[in-house]
Amino acid sequence: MKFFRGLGQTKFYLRFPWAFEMATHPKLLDAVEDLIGPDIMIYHNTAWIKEPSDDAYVSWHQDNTYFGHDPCEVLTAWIALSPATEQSGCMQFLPGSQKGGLRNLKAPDIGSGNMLSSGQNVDISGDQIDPVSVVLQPGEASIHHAFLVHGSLPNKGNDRRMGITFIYHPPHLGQIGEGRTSALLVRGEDRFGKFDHEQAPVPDDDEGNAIRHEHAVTAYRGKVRELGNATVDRFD
Ligand SMILES: O=C(O)CCC(=O)C(=O)O
Repeated sequence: MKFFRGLGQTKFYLRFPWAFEMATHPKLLDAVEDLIGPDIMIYHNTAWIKEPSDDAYVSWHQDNTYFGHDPCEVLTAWIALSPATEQSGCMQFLPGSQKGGLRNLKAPDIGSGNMLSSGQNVDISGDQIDPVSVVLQPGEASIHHAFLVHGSLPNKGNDRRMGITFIYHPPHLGQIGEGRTSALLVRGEDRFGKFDHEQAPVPDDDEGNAIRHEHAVTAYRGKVRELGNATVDRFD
């Protein structure tokens, strides 16, 4: 199994202008604005690449476990770069599960195929609703609430399944714990100052972008650790 590893897997909208452009595409921000209002920050992003006929999967989890935003007015947009189908291991959502807040966890699933470094493993045994597959064509996106329980199965197809996620929230949210983190204001204004402001990547300043990126990732990982995920560096 080959996971996309290391620092470059986290918050790379700060490192690469193309990723920043993707994260701030007006159509995407319009959809996010419809859901969380006109003031929008990006908090995080990552890439989800599943090789064909590999055992990589994603255990049932909630995204806000890693972010600790309170209240959880946080969204994840998943953008397909290749077909995400049931065969290629598209995401599966548990509809309505976002309404119950943070869920109880089973013992971590730290099998080598689990793409979650923490092995987060939500107990869905009591849920009455069947998971829904989120089938997407390249260029399409889904958006989910950061308390929505979701996961995905291995890619049984012949080609890579590739997606990129961006996490958005309004500036007024607090964060559980003491550590301060940063986010990038991409629309509207920040009248609250709860997050340090990040800088968009500067074309032709790869060195500067790399330094700013690493600084922001360090704060992000500090928060993830503070929230109880000691294995945030597991795939480095
Ligand atoms: O790409 C996947 O299969 C899982 C993605 C995911 O868990 C997420 O975007 O939060």
